[in-house]
Amino acid sequence: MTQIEIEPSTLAVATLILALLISIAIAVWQRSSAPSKSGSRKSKSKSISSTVAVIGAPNAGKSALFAKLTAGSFPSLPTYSSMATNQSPLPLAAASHLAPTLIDCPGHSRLLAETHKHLDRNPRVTLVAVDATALAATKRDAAERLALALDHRTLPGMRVIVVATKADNPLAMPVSAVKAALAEEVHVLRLAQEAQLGTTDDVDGHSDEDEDDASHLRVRRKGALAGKGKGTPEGEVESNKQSLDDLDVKVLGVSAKSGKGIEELVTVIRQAFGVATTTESISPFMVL
Ligand SMILES: Nc1nc2c(ncn2[C@@H]2O[C@H](COP(=O)(O)OP(=O)(O)O)[C@@H](O)[C@H]2O)c(=O)[nH]1
Ligand SMILES: [Mg+2]
Repeated sequence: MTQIEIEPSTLAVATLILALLISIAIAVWQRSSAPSKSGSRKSKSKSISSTVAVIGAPNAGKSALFAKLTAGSFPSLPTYSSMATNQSPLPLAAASHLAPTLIDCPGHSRLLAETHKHLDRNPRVTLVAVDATALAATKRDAAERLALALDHRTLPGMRVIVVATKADNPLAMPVSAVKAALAEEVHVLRLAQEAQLGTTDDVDGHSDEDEDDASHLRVRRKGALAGKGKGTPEGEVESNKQSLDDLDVKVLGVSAKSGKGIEELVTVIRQAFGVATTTESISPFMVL
């Protein structure tokens, strides 16, 4: 009778090889299911930064607002669509002990990665500039920027404010109309995004780095539009339209040209930073 005998050393080698194969398989699996290679959104900070980001479509009036808030003046020369990010301290108190950085993000859709970079750092306040004189033609763009800001409002204390610009212009829509138009457009946008999520849901962790820049505007977090404490249960399709009040988004009519609404805007920014709104705390730039 033949008996197969396995040497103890052969058994040990076989066990080792098996263990090695299992660890390789686990490593490969972990790598393929990792959420990202190097995306900035994945390495985002967990704390709020002392910044005020100004975002919006090209021509929305971001740079004029930036100039008005930081230098107290409206640009005398016609502005051009900037490819660069402007940054300057925004003094919120007379003693300048609090001066967050105001960041004017370029509006061009090809430069959205820059906007993402600043939003990923959790600005205390995000100002979404919307051209109130051209909202009918630009509302989709405006709603996309607003949705983007809301998706990045991930920590308590972060504020999103819509600045309806060019309020001096007789063609400017009243704030109530801007609120209604944006709520409607954001709702339409969310439904489209949810429909898209249903077919190309990428919550399985596939990286989005290979997609084009414009795809940054697409929203992937279900329920992210919900206002304070109003999160949508995961998986539930959000079908009810929410007003901007529901979403805890303030809308202010502002003119960088005439100064209309600037003081109120600064007051709201101050409140977001917890600064008392006494007359002494008003910055020299803010005296209109
Ligand atoms: N009437 C008026 N025009 C404005 C105001 N703010 C900006 N503009 C004009 O709108 C255009 C775009 O402004 P700009 O700040 O460069 O927009 P950006 O592309 O968002 O930075 C320029 O021609 C500005 O002069 C405003 O408050 N009132
Ligand atoms: Mg600009």
